Amino acid sequence: MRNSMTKFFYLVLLPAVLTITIPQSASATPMEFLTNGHFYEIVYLGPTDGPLQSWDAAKIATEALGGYLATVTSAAEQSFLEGLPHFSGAYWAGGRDMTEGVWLWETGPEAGTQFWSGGSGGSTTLPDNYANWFTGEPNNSGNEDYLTWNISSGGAGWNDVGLSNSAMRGYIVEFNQNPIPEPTTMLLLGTGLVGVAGAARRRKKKQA
Ligand SMILES: [Ca+2]
Ligand SMILES: [Ca+2]
Ligand SMILES: [Ca+2]
Repeated sequence: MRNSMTKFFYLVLLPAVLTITIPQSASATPMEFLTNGHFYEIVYLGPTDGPLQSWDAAKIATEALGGYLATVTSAAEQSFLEGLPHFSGAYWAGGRDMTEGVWLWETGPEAGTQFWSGGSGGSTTLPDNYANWFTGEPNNSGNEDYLTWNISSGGAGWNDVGLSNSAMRGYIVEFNQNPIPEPTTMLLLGTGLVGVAGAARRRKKKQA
């Protein structure tokens, strides 16, 4: 029984997980914001992003990478993001207002924390008191409940849009720690099999 479960892990589960995670995380190198030690990447999916147009799909994609849709809680974090390599356009970030005018971060350590109250004439809220809406946003035009982080030659700012939007170019992923050295280690930690992987590596080293 134990043996067949181990076989299942190595022959079926692990290759499947690796197939899903590695090609996505290999797209660029996440960069560190020294102030909080978090890592970030602006993931560009192309001029039309096909299957990742929705905020929900982008949220799932970031979680599959071991991160989350970015939460931008200070001018310094916003400014750092503006300095990352990027193509012009709109990218999903981790906020939404499921109750109209009550904007919450839905991801990362800030999940459940409000950052804005009201519409375009509203105000920031504690604990961070930070938002960076474009002038006139969030306008909830036609019922817009999802946060986009936009950057172009005209400047950077936030806008509320619908769940799916053909103008989206990708998403911003934030990590609480560097995801790069061994992305598989994080997955193995979740399954309690990191010890097995470590032992395998040690065996390999001895042979070398
Ligand atoms: Ca953040
Ligand atoms: Ca709204
Ligand atoms: Ca809007």
